[in-house]
Amino acid sequence: MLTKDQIDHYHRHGFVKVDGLFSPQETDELAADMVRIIEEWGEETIGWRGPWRDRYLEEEERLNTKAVFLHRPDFYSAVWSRVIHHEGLVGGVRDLVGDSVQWHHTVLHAKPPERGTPFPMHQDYPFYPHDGPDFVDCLLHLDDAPLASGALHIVPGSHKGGPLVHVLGPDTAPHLPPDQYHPDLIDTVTIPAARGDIIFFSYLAIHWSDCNRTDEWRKAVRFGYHSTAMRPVGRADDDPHRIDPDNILPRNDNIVVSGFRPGERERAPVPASVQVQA
Ligand SMILES: O=C(O)CCC(=O)C(=O)O
Repeated sequence: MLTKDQIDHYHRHGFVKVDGLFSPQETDELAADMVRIIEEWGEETIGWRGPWRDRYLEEEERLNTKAVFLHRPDFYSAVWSRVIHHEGLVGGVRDLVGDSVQWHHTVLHAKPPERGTPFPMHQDYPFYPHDGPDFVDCLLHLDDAPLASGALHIVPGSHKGGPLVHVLGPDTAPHLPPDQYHPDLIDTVTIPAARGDIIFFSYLAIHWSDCNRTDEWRKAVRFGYHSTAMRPVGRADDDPHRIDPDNILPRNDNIVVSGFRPGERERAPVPASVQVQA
């Protein structure tokens, strides 16, 4: 599925972009249903709240950005339900983490035209911590995403540093402290993309994206997949992906898309060398 160079690139830099992994027909079908989902179920917000906004936006823009975020498009559309098993997508993840793969989430990040929200520097790990590194986020682009549309930026190699301390709290989404981690302080690689392209990136890779300042939508959908050998760690009682201590099976909304999820007695412990501590 992926070439050796692409696999090496992911392991060395923490990400790889695969051009046209979804055909124009597949992308059209997904985009059409997503437009309908947004119209019928979506809600516009300003995006992530929090003190980081002072460091990423001019004063007049700070409370004035636009975003449509939506989890589980598969609750609304069969096309979005089937795509969880897309062979190119799952095959790509398999090449990166091994034969047994579990779907974890699908979420829309839509940046409307003219000031679609930015995202501050962060890792995705604090949103869904697990006990190993083999968790791949896959950003599928439903629209072209040139630099001005708020394309993804990544700090190459940052996945190798493990989980970092994030600013947390009820009034913000996890983000890295802007006085240490900010695009003015740290070099990042910009990854402009076209419709149908996917960026595979490690949930430990530091990334961010800027405002959409074009007059077009920038809709991207992130799928999260991980090795079935990994388990969630350190989550709150009400977290939907938390393991129920009275029943050690993870919740059954985590679909196995390749291979098998080993039972707890069979599961090989995650080797200490690749364990990730919360
Ligand atoms: O959609 C974007 O531009 C940013 C995505 C992101 O930060 C994430 O997937 O965690």
